[in-house]
Amino acid sequence: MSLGKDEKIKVIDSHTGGEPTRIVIEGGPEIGGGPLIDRVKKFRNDHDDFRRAVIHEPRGADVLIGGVLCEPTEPDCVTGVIFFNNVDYLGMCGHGTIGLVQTLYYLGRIEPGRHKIETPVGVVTVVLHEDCQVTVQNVPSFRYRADVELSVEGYESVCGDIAWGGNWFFLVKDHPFEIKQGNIDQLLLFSRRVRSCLDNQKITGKDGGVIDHIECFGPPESSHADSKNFVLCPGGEYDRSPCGTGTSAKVACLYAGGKLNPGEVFRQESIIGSIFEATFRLPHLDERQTLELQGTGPLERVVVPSIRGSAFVHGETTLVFGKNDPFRLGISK
Ligand code: PYC
Repeated sequence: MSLGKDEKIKVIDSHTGGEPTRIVIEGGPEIGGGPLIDRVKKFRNDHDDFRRAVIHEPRGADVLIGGVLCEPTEPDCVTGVIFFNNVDYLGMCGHGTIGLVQTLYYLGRIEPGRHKIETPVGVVTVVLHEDCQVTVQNVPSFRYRADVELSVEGYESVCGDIAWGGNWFFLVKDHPFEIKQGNIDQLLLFSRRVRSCLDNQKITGKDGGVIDHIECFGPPESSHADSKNFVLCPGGEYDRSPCGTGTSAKVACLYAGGKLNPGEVFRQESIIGSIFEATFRLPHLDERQTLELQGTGPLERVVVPSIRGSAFVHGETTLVFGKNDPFRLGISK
């Protein structure tokens, strides 16, 4: 952002199962063309103050996920998107994509039906249903390691799986907490310690990928769900939705453990009671060949998850960054 003058950008705010998304529809940063993964680097190197100004207080909040629309490199995509949070950029964001689809519909840019959206980690196919629910067919997901033991300070040893669902997750198998809103403080403390422990012990995803999401599970409260989760996000906040990429990682683990078959429905309830419905299919032959070339693995455990949920637009705002405002670039920590 330039420091010398007042600046304005237009955003649409929505929430998906309670988790907020802010899509920048006018006034995004100049991040050029080329592969989205390269544009993320340019965004991070040259325009990180934009991310902080949009997400941090006083205009935003730690829980908020932002998205900047950009020209896709794939001609059949309706848009490209780069998601970001209070600390960095996200490969993919499930609840954010559902919010984005609802935003594009609200703006009259898409109609119900099937569309493609390009993200830094691949193209996702979305369906806007007539009832306004959205299905996101996510990027291929897989369990990378099973039953990883951690010694977490203050707790018994903790065991979990490492999985990719568009972001890296540690899915805790055993923890001492009931998954309910009254336990959020304890769940935050516990999952932050798990996160630090992974960092300290240099436990990563494939190719050194940082595991920056921690997921804990328990029995559902709703009779319409199969499981209830709590998800710690990279910047220390928790996901109010069941987490699209986290639910993708979960179905990949269920499949790898022989507990869910292709086409079967798995319903994930969030800590606040919102629900995503997930299914998966196995990759088609041409997709397997591409995954093989990309070195995505292990191929026998790769699934293509679909996540269905609802989002609601709740704000259409012009954000003003006044040149004399000492907090125009957000309150930094
Ligand atoms: O829905 O994938 C998701 C997500 C990631 C972080 C917050 N939500």
